[in-house]
Amino acid sequence: MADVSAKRQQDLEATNELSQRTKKAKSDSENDRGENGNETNALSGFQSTAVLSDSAREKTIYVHGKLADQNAVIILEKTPIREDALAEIFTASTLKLQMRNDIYSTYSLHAPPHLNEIKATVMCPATEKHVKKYQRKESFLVEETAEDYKSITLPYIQKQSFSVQWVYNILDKKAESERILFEDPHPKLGFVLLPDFKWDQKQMDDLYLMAITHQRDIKSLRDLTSQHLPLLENILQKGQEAILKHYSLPASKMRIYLHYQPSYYHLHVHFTKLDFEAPGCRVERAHLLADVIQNLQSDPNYYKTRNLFFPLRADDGLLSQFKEAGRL
Ligand code: M7G
Repeated sequence: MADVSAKRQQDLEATNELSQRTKKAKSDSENDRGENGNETNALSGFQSTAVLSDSAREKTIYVHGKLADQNAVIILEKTPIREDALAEIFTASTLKLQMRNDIYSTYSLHAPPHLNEIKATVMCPATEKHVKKYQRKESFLVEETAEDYKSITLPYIQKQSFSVQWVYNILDKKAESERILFEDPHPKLGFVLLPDFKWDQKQMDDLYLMAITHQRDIKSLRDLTSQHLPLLENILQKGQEAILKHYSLPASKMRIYLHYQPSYYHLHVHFTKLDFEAPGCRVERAHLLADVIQNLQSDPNYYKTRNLFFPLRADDGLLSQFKEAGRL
């Protein structure tokens, strides 16, 4: 598993930064407590204004609100139950009977607090686009021709897409550097492989890593041509090797893909565990890297010329542009 002390250090930096943002009067030393020195109450001032979406099945809730007068989106997610915690759950929890019938009984089980974790992802200051991204909305499938890309999508993403500053911070080692699992520093073929922030690295079941290219001028799948084959092959091969080495997970257990449309227009590749149904891994958005490579081998301009399909949410500005152009 990943380096625990490095993860603690990263947690520490993140929580400290959040503490500063919330402009708490108390000093960090007063605020922080706990064995690892990385506990904080930085969310105590959060004022929630709306639940953007929630899922009982996925045990998640997306909340919009204010954190020290700034717009914030917070994702709360109950973490998976780990096999290595089972013994302690059974021995150290208290049980309250809810119902019993014949051989069936249900309980509310109160596990020790450290086994009762909720993962919190904080976006602050959050933009209107972040709020929309997490709001539950109906989706529509769009068919984008090469011409649509030039006349509708490209002008839209040049004006409207999310900042990729967080990506540059990773590439420049200004953030998350201790989380990097592997790096090939080559300016054209190189990339950084690190855990996606959706993965807390506490269990393998939802393994999620991301490879981010050092090249900064490839926005998405649409920009790829056969000249990028060495880069893509390098990511596939070295990414698989690094994951095998660190997590003993072979290529046959991984789903390696690109999103079209992505949220962030700087080329990156998703590596998830095959059994894990990661958000965005469905056929209308995920393109297997191995297929992308083969398509470019057969036709150097495959992604420049093909119609590409993708889902857009009802409130997505890009959908309005397609509607205005009479393409939906
Ligand atoms: P995407 O295909 O552009 O969009 O993937 P999506 O978010 O709609 O899937 C970007 C990926 O980067 C996602 O899997 C995010 O969870 C991940 N991600 C986003 N941010 C802001 C960060 C970050 O700051 N650090 C890390 N490690 N991952 C991030």
